[in-house]
Amino acid sequence: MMNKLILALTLSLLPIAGNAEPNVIVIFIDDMGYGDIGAFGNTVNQTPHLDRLADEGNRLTQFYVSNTNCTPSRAALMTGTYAHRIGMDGDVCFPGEKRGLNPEEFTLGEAFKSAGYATGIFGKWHMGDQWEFLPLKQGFDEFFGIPYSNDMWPGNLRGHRHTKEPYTLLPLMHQEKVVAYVSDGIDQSLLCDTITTEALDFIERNRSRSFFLYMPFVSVHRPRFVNMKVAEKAEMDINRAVVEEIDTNVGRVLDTLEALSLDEKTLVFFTSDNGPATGMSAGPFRGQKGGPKYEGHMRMPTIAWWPGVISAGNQSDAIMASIDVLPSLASLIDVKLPEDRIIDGKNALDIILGKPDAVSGHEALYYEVDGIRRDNWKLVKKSSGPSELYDLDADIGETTDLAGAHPGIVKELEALLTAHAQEIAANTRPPGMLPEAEYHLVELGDTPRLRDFVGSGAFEVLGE
Ligand SMILES: [Ca+2]
Repeated sequence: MMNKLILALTLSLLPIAGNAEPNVIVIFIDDMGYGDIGAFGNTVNQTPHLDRLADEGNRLTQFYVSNTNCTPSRAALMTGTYAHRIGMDGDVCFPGEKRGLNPEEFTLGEAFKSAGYATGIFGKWHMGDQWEFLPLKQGFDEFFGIPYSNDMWPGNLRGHRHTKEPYTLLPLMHQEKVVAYVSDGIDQSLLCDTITTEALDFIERNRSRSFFLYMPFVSVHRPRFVNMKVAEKAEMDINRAVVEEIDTNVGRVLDTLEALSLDEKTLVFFTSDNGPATGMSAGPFRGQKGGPKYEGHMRMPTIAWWPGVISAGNQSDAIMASIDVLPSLASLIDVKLPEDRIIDGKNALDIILGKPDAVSGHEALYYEVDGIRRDNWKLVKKSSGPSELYDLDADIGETTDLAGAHPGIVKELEALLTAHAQEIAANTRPPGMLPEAEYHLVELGDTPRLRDFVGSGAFEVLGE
């Protein structure tokens, strides 16, 4: 009897001891909506690997990002703090911009690095392209990818939104060096595979120690280009093709973890940065990328996977926000957050792990400073005109404005939202700001095209 009891105790303790220093992979898709993958209801796009991830893990059905655009959403994820508070709200960062995520901010990279992890980002940074703001200044040991969006290139004939000048060449960077440039659609089509290949190499090289891998995919942000093999598999539908290409590359990550026997030591957290861009789907929700704050703008298809720790087929309906990722993962690896500043996120580790009694830390959820949800009631503040009120229990698509029928609830939620906005305005921290900024790739020199860099020949692509 005693032996049995000891055995039972030992077994129950084993997973905790064995997972003392789990690897963590955060996959952050660009512009993919709630309804773009099979696991969240899409019936056209073939996403077997993401569906498997969800079937073997935990679907988070009420996970919200912090903003409807790349830069503020990334800044909030990285710092656990509202983008408004740290000067990263408003427009996205452009090439040669003086602004960037303040190096004084405490990031996911720094949290993991302080715990002795190897840290890498493979994909799109987009929180300032100047040397002072790049990932190596924010706790990452390695960076391979592009410093800003893939549409900020000469192929975008509208030019730079602010200067109206043509864009300079789009650099592919390794660490803080430009190693290649994206010259055309063929090069664009190589980004997804090439960056994933480098990420897999990072996993292999760090297989014997704990690592944090941040994979902010370059797609499905426009422009979208894929090679013909991917296009034909997707029946020449470019929007479907870019989603399926992401799925294939997530599959490569899972295969690598399994081949190295790292799957039970690794938490994979998958989500997207903002609502769907053109051609993508918000599923049952109203909203897209940019604009006001309906559900589809900020509610994201989210999966947490960790075989042996997260139960297969789990679903968490508790509200979680992307600002919670930093406090949650810091708690997972026993890292204390700095106490000299406001970090807005709450520890939602129990929600990530799919614990049945997990409770949301957000009594009210704020959609930046333009919306608020409390229980079933959702208030959307418009840039002009009166606020709208929706009952999410009865009307998930936010089709029927009930503001007129419930003026008391509108007043209450508006007061909470105003207080929230005022509190942030009274407690801001500045972004990083340089007196001057430079472009990365003014002189081409001997910088190779991406396809020459990876040794790939010319081929046909499908794109838009
Ligand atoms: Ca985006």
